[in-house]
Parts: sequence; C-alpha cells; structure tokens
Amino acid sequence: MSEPSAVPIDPKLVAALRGAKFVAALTGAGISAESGIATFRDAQTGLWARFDPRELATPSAFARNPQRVWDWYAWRRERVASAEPNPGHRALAALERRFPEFVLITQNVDGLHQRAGSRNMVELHGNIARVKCSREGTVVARWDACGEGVPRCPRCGAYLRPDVVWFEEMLPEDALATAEDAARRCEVLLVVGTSAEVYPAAALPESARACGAIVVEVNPEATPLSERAHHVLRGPAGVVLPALVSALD
Ligand code: BJW
Repeated sequence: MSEPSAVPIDPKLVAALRGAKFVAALTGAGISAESGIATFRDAQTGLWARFDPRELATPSAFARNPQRVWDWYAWRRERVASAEPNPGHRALAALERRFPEFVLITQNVDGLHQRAGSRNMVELHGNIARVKCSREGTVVARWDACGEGVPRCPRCGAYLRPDVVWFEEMLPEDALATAEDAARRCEVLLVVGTSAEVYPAAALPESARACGAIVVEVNPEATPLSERAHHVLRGPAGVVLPALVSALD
C-alpha cells in the first residue's frame, strides 16, 4: 500500500476544506472493501458466488425464498462481526472532530463507521445487526440465531428479516431528511466508495452541487458522478482519506 503522502491532493481542495465550517460525507460499500467486506458490484465468493447481491436485496426475493435471503444476511452478519474498521473509516471519524459541523451519511449497514468513532451519522439503508418483523416492522431485540429455519416474530409469528432497506422500499424518513438537509447545507461533500447508481442516495451529490457545495469523489473507479464532481481522488479510500487528513494538518 502506498504512503498517504503519495496521493496528490489539489491545494485548492485543501484550502476549501481548511476554511469550511460544514463538511458532509456520503459513503458506500467501497469504504468497507479494505476491511474485507465485499462490495455489491464485486463478484461474491464461495457459497454465494452464483447469486447477484442486488437480486437478493429485494422484498420479492424474500417472499420467494425467505430462507435463502435470511442465510445470506446471516453469512454477511458473521463477516461484519469479524471485520475491523480500516484507515478510511478512521480518517472520516478524524474529520468529524475537525469541523464545527460534520455529518456522515452512509449507505452501509455494517456499523464499521460507528466502531471507528464516527458519531454524527445517518444510516440510510438500516443496519444488518438489527432484525425486525416482516409484517409489523417492529424491531426485535433477541432472536434465535442458531435455530433451524427463518426465525419468527415472537408477537405475531411472521418471519423476521434484517432491518435494512431493500430495493423498492422507502428509506427511513428521518434519516433521508437529515441527509438531504446536510447535502443542501454543506460546503464540501465527500462521496466515498459508492457506485452512485442507487437512489435516492445517488441524488445527494447533485443536490449538494446545486446548492453550491464542492463535491469530491473518492473511488478507484469511474462512476456516473465522476464527470460532475469538482475533484476526483482516484484510489482506495483507506489510502486517499488518511492522505486528505494529513494534507489538512
Ligand atoms: C472503492 C474501493 C475502495 C471499491 N475505496 N471505493 C430514481 C431513478 C432510478 C431508480 C430509482 C429512483 N428512485 C428509486 C429508484 C429505484 C431504486 C434504485 O435506485 N435502483 C437503481 C438500481 C437504479 N431505489 C430504491 O428502490 C430505493 N427505494 C426508494 O427509492 O423508495 C421509493 C420507491 C418505492 C417503490 C418503488 C420505487 C421507489 C431503495 C434502495 C435500497 C438499496 N438497498 C441496498 C441493500 C441494503 C441492505 C444490504 O446491505 O443488503 O443498499 S442495495 C445496495 O446498493 C446497498 C447499497 O447501500 C447500495 C449502493 O451500493 P454502493 O454502496 O454504491 O456499492 P456498490 O457495490 O454498487 O459500489 C461500490 C463502489 O466502491 C464502486 O464504485 C467501487 O469502485 C468502489 N470501491 N473498492 C473506495 N477501496
């Protein structure tokens, strides 16, 4: 892995960040890639290699085959539990401490930002550690993780499901409102490790840009956002974000 100082960062971006009072960040699966959590676009390995993750994260997949979807999430929950936050997560937590106002908006469900020390944050797509009743939506504190079959709601007997947002489901209203407010008010928006294709999260950078924010993409690959971003920092988040923090020192 290259040294943080090897990442070229435009002095204009450094100056803008030094003068900023409100910075926001939008993260996606790419920031957890260096913690060993596969992104949605990457081919899955092992047992789940033949399933498209985007096709498992839907209400219809759960209706068709609840066991398969439950097992996929159980497998991912285990991987998340044994993963550790990486330098990219920690750099964002360090940035939060640096600015008077900082909001971290994540599409990830893995809880690694919190474990890295981020506090003022919004989870747009839920959290894989929680489960809820598939009928009533009530979050259930305890369930039998080791038993056979998909566990049932202790109140109504319906299947339990992960408390995450699947395609065609509404995002939590408060979380989306906070994210949209941050996008409209921030001076700089860092967009890290997302393919910028899944809405409504993918609309936040454009909203920030329209309200005058500087939009910065951190991603080793081009995305639909790349041409609209004011700055593109090509590289893995675990290298680029620590370099950005160092450049501000
Ligand atoms: C690195 C890296 C490294 C690699 N460092 N980077 C408007 C227009 C068109 C469509 C829609 C629209 N509004 C709504 C829709 C429909 C749909 C949608 O957007 N579809 C698109 C596919 C077009 N949206 C929805 O359905 C949303 N709901 C909604 O809008 O409700 C209203 C509604 C109701 C009824 C009907 C229609 C609308 C809900 C979206 C929920 C998404 N849920 C998931 C699963 C969450 C739970 C789980 O984890 O299992 O969220 S799907 C998946 O995609 C997950 C992610 O959070 C999300 C985004 O993916 P992300 O994070 O960008 O990951 P990847 O893998 O795609 O990209 C990784 C990136 O990292 C890559 O770019 C790499 O290069 C990069 N990378 N290593 C930095 N080291």
